[in-house]
Amino acid sequence: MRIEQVTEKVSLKRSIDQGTALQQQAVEEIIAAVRREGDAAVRSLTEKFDGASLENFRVTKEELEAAYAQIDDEVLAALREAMGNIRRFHERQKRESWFATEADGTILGQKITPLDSVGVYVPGGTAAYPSSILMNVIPAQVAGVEKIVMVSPPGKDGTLPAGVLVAANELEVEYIYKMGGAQAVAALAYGTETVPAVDKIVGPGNIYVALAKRAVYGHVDIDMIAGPSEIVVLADEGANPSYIAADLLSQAEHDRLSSAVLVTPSTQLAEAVSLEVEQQLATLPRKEIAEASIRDYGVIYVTQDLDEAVDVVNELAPEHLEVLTEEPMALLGQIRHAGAIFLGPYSSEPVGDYFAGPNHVLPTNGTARFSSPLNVDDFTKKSSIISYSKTALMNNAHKIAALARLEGLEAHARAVEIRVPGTIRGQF
Ligand code: HSO
Ligand code: ZN
Repeated sequence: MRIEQVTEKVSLKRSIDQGTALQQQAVEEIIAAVRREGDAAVRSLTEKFDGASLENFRVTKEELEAAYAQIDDEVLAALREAMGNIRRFHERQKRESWFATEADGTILGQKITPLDSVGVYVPGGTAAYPSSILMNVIPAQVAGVEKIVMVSPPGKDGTLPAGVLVAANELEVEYIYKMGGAQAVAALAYGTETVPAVDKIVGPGNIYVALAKRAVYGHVDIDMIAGPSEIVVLADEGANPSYIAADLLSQAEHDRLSSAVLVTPSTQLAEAVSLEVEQQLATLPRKEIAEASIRDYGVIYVTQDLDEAVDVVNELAPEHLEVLTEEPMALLGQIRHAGAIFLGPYSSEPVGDYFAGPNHVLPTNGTARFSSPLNVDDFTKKSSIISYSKTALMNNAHKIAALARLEGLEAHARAVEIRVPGTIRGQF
């Protein structure tokens, strides 16, 4: 793995695939077709892109039950325990509506309402992660979303992977459809004869899915468009190089575009980790992917001291940060930008990817500077509540009217003054 002395500004940012004009056009045509022809369009597009001819898109009870035969009891038990942890963590994010009363009888407040319906996109192929289903569905359920609609592209044989079906069934997702790509996003946004339209679409997907989400944004809400995953490890000379190498590779195996970075003031650690990465890579089943990721986007930055290392971390604003220093807690106050922060030698990133409870849908590509992990608030909205008493209005009408007239909005001023006895229209 490449070792560099930090000399200039560092960044994990990379240009995000915006799609070619041709891809854009294809997506627009798909959306138009689904809006025009509904299920019929989805059916022919599923045949064309997924090679599956489906009469019914909806997953049946029998399919769900049959999937369990392919899942190990131990795996199922772990999945259930992870669900419990994730649910408990997100329960703590829940916000209450609040109301405040003032002495003059004014009541002000903020009412929290869950979204009515949410669509969850689950990608196909090897990226059909059951863990991501948990991470997208549970916060919506905790928020109180009543209708959750899941879509995922079927294989040629018209089925979904057992892990996906079992995760969805364990979560009691009511609507599960075998459809993917831009056609599934269009179906979620506009509805078809069988797919109910939703208010928000979440979940990762390929470039067509990303373009389709961007195209329907505004008609419905969408989550962030996630980039390739990133891990940054901040470590000092006491850290275990084999742990660090293993954790870097755990991200590198996701995608050729993933980035795995170590930031350390210790040259000795840098060299040991570089060696370990090469050694551990050799036996990984996804070696090819991990190797490409390490080669193109992996780097070890050596800094003057720990303070400079923390500065580098803040500049990178990584999706995941592991702190493997003597006193990780002591550094927490200085760390300003990271999606998820893993402290100490036993908090390996997969602990958070699968099990601990916090969400693994995190801001990438430097967006941790200004955005947060997927959370319960993403599935709710707020309404402001204003209830003025007569006294409150009488005491403040002239101020409101004055502000209205400052803007030249006479009807606003009069709407208030008409309620004030004895006010001559237009003046007190
Ligand atoms: N590390 C990924 C999530 C994931 N890992 C799913 C394994 N499965 C992005 O946070
Ligand atoms: Zn991962």
